[in-house]
Amino acid sequence: MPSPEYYMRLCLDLAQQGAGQVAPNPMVGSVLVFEDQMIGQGYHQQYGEAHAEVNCIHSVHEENRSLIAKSVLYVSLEPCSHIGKTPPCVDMILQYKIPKVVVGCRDASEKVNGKGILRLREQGVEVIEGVLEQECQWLNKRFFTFHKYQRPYIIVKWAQSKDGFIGRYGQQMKLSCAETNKQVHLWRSEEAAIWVGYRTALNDNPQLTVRHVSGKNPVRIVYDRDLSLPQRLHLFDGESPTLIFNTLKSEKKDKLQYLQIDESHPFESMLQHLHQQQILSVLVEGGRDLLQLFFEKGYWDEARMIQTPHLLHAGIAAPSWPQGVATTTISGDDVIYNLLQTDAR
Ligand code: AOF
Ligand code: ZN
Repeated sequence: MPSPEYYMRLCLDLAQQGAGQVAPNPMVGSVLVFEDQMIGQGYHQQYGEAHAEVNCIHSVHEENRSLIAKSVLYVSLEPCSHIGKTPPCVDMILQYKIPKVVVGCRDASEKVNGKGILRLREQGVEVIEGVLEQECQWLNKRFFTFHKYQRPYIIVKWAQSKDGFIGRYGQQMKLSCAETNKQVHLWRSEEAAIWVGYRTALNDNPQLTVRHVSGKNPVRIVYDRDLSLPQRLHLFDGESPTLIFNTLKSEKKDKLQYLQIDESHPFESMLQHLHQQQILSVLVEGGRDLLQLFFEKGYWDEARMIQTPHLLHAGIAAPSWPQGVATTTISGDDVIYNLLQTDAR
């Protein structure tokens, strides 16, 4: 008979199929098992629509319906107990008299956070927790960071020459190779938003859209304190939703949103706004001062540094990043370093 980990792994694989469609909800997968026979499977497919457990129970064939009340439900996230866009999954589990539920990890959102498991137990359902817990949390790292710290999951990213420069002053340069550029566009498509500094927006005039791969454009973010960025910049071209933080006005015009922030602590104020807007993750693409600020404030979860083979000899020094164990991958001529924030916060 396969182990609980086996079935949880299936849940994780199913959950993954919701990638790109369910945010700001988490990706969740579920299977229903009678003895060693899987009689149902499902995942959360689309934001605002049925949860994994519902799709799983509905997938059971007519002839197996009578087995539901004798089966074990595996689900990668704690079943919800609140009424959101859909009814509580806990109610459905009780209604179908499922006697045992195996949960990957708890739901960190305030609305649930242990209440789903408690209700099931109170109603006499056997609940096993923590099967492949770390993997289940890792799959929804953006969702968990968002709810735990009330801010988006933050990835800081930059490319630097072999001798430690990210570019030359006043000169736009591409250091990374074509293969890496494709990778960066994939990264853009995976996050809810992309953030650049004022001077990067002005000097480099980046488009900040997804082009080398197919995928969703992230929301573009910049802090334009006095609203002095010229309208000719790509940022204002209406290609994708764009958020201009500033100290003068709040206003929405088509895809362009101006948001006035509290000048006494601008950075925290911006992160709070992103939380309110349900932006689960941000890719910070520079420049140097903005990257360094994220590091200094400790507001980062992942750093991705692209090391290229160029020698620049002079220019803008790369940000100094915290000590830690990074993993490396080869990308064409470049090496990508990936460093994770250790959870000592
Ligand atoms: C589950 N199974 O598959 C998911 C859950 O507005 P709603 O009704 O869609 O509820 C969204 C919340 O439900 C979300 O913030 C998270 O706490 C939980 N997600 N729960 O039991 C699922 N996707
Ligand atoms: Zn639910």
